[in-house]
Amino acid sequence: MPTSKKNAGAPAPSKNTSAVARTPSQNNTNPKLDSLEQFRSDATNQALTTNQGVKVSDNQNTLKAGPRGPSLLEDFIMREKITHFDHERIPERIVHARGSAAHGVFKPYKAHTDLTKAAFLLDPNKETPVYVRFSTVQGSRGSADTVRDVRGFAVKFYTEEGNFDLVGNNMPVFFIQDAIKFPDFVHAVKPEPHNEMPQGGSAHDTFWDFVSLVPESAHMVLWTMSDRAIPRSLRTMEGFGIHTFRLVNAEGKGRFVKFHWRPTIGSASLLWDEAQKLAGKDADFHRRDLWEAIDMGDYPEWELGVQIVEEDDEHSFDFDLLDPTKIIPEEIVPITMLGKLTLNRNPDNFFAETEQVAFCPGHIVPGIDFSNDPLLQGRLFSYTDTQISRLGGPNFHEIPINRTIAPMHNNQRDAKHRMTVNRGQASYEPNSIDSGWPKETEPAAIGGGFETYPERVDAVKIRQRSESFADHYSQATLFWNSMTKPEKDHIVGAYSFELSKVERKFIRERQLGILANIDSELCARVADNLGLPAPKASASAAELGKSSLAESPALSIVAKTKPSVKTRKVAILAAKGADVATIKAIKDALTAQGAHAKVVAPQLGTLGDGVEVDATILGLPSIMFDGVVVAGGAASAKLLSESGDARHFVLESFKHLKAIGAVGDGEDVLAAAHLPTGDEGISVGSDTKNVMKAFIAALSKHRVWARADKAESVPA
Ligand code: HDE
Repeated sequence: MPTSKKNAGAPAPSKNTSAVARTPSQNNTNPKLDSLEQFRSDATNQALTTNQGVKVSDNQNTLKAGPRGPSLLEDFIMREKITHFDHERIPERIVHARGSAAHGVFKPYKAHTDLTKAAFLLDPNKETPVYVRFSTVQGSRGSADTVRDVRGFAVKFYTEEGNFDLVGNNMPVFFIQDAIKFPDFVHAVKPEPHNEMPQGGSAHDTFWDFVSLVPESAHMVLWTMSDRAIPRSLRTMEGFGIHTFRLVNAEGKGRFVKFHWRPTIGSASLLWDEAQKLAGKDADFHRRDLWEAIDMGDYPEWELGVQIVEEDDEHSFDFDLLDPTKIIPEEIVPITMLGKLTLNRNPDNFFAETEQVAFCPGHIVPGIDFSNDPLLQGRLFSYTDTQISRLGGPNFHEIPINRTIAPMHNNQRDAKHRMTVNRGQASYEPNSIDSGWPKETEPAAIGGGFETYPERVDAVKIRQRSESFADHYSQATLFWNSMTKPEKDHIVGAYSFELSKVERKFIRERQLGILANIDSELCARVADNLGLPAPKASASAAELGKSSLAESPALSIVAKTKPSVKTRKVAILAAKGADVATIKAIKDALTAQGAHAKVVAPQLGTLGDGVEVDATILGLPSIMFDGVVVAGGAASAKLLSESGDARHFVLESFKHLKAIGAVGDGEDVLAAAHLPTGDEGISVGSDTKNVMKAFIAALSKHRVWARADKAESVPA
């Protein structure tokens, strides 16, 4: 992980710097496609002023009656500054408050003319700017990144036909089937109302009370108890639109689609012990990782894909396409990749961009349309409504990060914080005073006005859940059956951990009833950990449902790990007297494969021959890395072997199933930590090249799963 160029040798503040230093990643802005450019403010070489533009001569002292006298109300400079400060916070998002975001571009692979008339999917030579915000759901704005939770994956495409917001999550299903239950669900999962605990997690009574009473949540709860809920990095998460949407082509032909995002570096997760420790040692772990990756030019990438279902096939599945608690297994409908998203620029200002960005599933463009999924239908109302209270009024679309790059004209006027200075006398339509402008645009094959897909609806008004939504368990069972052994163990561990924190026994018992309907082994293992008897399945045949597949390998992260070390982070553990030539060789071997290395030692300083220590062992503990290589050198190995922190570093790496290497005397440190010899993921020897070859092979698999049972006996 080379340090950001920005931080290298930070210059002393100067009054005469001519240009603002921008990192390379901040330079690739095309002003024409950037809604923020005219709003960027740069204070280099500028005088400090009040908001009214009056130059300030003293920003250190309040106006007082004499140097020791009372402050004077007259001080308009101090009052303006403090008043603005008093109002710096806006209401945080009720859900998804904790988020991190970046700018980027989307480019389609080819013209997807057959599928849609949406312009941003039609020209493989055209890049559409995007802003992507990742988030956790439960915690407040300052909560930790690595909690067990669903992650938001919201993408704003600034297309030339208007903004398209694909507001998805990192899991393909949801807890509830109907929007009217959302406030109940959120009240249950949020910190409890009497004591505002716990922060950032679902391991508490109200959450499990609700989900154990609402069996439609069974599938999604299983996902949140899986490794999907503790991603290694935001860059290694898949994303999903969840609901079924429609794509409509220039001939007006509509097809159902499910949207998918696939990270090109593959998916990876944390282990629960790592995630918990990281929440304390680096609450910004994911935010930092995303920021640093973009800053270093390791631009995160995802492919956008769709599962396509012809209208005639709408009813040919053993579940309802409109039910958001169901996936379409990829083995039944494979994903067609449409294009690639690349995040290549960090925001200039967190508040202006990441906090103020307003996503709304109702923001769509011609060529895309909704389905009747009752969860999606409710979301179409909620998001605009929430922005009005969060961002202070209906003009949130005028905030730079939310502005469309398409021309925008209508007769909406006034309201709080209005920025547009509308000219002309007529703010109504039709009008003849302003020659009728702005006027409607006829729908057209390409570039026309938005036209809703003419779906036939002929029905009675009714408050009823469709019978086709009755199956609550078959896909939960499918998910469980598709997991590898370590993934199943993690799921059992997660249910056991969360339910052990639930104070009311009857809630634990009721949730075991839900698990019994998913799988008897899962239920029995969790029941055993809770010291409770395992109940038998009790759901009706309709609730149990039926899946045409026994397994869906695409659901397992471990089974589809992409062997690669690109952007992985490795610690080179060393101390004074380390063999610096091997350190350089270790670094070179990793850099050549696209991984990043940091020298971690008991103290900062130099190890000689230009090798600087990047971080202390306590500053960057093992949980920040994907693997560790212990450098050679007798003196260094002796110091590390005698250091409890260094021994803990390698032992913890072992416990977390990470690749471990040791060159020459470095092997003594592994012995001092009592690491077993002959482990598949430990590479040792005196030849750095050979050690690194084996180490990189182990690192590329992300974890040494074969070690899982041995690692359990290592204390956390
Ligand atoms: Fe959201 N959701 N949601 N949600 N959601 C919000 O909008 C809501 C749902 C999702 O980075 C809020 O601007 C309702 C599903 C993301 O800014 C709010 C329902 C999915 C984000 C809201 C759902 C999501 C939000 C809070 C049930 C995955 C963060 C602040 C009908 C497909 C976007 C805000 C960002 C945010 C309402 C269910 C994803 C209150 C009523 C399903 C990624 O409007």
